[in-house]
Parts: sequence; C-alpha cells; structure tokens
Amino acid sequence: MKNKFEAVIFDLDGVITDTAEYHYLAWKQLSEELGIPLDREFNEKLKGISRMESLEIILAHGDRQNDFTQQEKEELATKKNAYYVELIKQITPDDLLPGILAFLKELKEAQIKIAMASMSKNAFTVTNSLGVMEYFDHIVDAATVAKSKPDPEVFLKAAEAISVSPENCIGIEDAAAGVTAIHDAGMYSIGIGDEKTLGHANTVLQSTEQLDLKTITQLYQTSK
Ligand code: B16
Ligand code: MG
Repeated sequence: MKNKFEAVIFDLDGVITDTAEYHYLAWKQLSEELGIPLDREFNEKLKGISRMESLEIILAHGDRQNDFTQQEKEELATKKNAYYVELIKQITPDDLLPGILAFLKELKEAQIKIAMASMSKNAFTVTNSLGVMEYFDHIVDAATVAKSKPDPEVFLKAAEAISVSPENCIGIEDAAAGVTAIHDAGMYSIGIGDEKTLGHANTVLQSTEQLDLKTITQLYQTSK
C-alpha cells in the first residue's frame, strides 16, 4: 500500500465553484455577437483551456479563424472577459460547491498541503470572493503559465511551489483537459462530473459532496 498523500491540488472553475457556467455564458454572449452558435456540449471543449486558446477554438468552430487580426482577437478576448468579470461580481461564499468548505477544513486539520492550479487569470478574485483564500498554501498565477491544460505545467508549478513531489499529490478536475494535465504531471487524478468525459481519471466522483479525507485516502492508497 502507498504512503499517505501530502497535497491536494484543486482546479477552480467547476471544482471549487461553478464559474464554469459563467465562462459559458460570457463566451455564449460573445459568440452570438459573432454569429457563431455555441451550446453546452461544445463548451466542454473550452473547460480548462486558456482565454486566447478558447477564442481560437470558437472562431474555428464558426469557420471565422481568418477573419480577424491578432489585435482584433485580443479585443474579442478582452470583451469576453468583461462579460465574465461582470458575472463573477455576484460571487459570495454561498457559491462554494457542496462539501468543498468541509473538505478544505479537513485537509487543513490533517496538515495536508492545499494548492490551486487554475488557468484563470481571475482565480485570485474568485477565491477571495468565495472567502477561502486562507486555506491555500499556494495559488498558481495563470499569467506565469506558458502552456494551457492539457499540458501539465500548471499542476507541476503548483506542486513545486508547495515542495511536494507530484506522485504524492492528488489533483482534482472537472475538465477532460485538466485530468490529462494531472496524469501527465504524474499525480493521482480525481474527476468531478460525468464518467463519459472524465473516464481517463483514476477516480470519477459525481459531485464535490463526495470528497472527504477518508474516501480519497483509501482511493489513493489502494491505487497502483
Ligand atoms: P480567464 P480552470 C479555466 O479555469 C476555465 O476552465 C476556462 O474556461 C477559462 O477559459 C480559463 O480558466 C481562463 O480563464 O479567462 O478567467 O483567464 O478550470 O483551469 O480553473
Ligand atoms: Mg475547471
């Protein structure tokens, strides 16, 4: 049996809070202005993907990838962010997903390190509004990450900052690209959501409510 894990590295959007929905609404508003249809199924492709890369995926989907200069693309991304920033103004501690606060408290008490690996440049603002900043030993600044998920960079940066080797970390993600990033970082992965999109995770839980120390310790220690 494996030793105990030493750290949990959380994704933000879709794991700690449901900002994934706000990202979707903001992209939908922008894409409607561009005459590109966007639905929830297509939106799955954008989860965990950086702002500029998400825009490229949407433009390609509408066959409009060659219609804009780089500067115009940057303006479009800024516009989407303005819609998003407006939506996240409503966030309060009530927007923590079920079970997350209790889980953070449990980890803290057990002296397990806690970090965040989000691609969002709004991660600090959102975490602050949720009132859980004090639980995190480190939050990776997305502006310092060169390669978006599914690249493992953001998870490796988080582990390095808290001085825990990747094999002693558990990563938690709601996005397919995020689960791939955790694997390629050499960590144990827990997917939150649908088995169909997250089947490559070591474990899939339907809801954050199922996250507790006893369960994940058992899952991690009995894994290969
Ligand atoms: P921003 P995560 C990701 O956050 C989101 O899943 C993705 O939809 C978003 O485009 C990306 O952050 C960048 O966010 O535009 O706020 O910088 O899931 O890695 O926490
Ligand atoms: Mg996410």
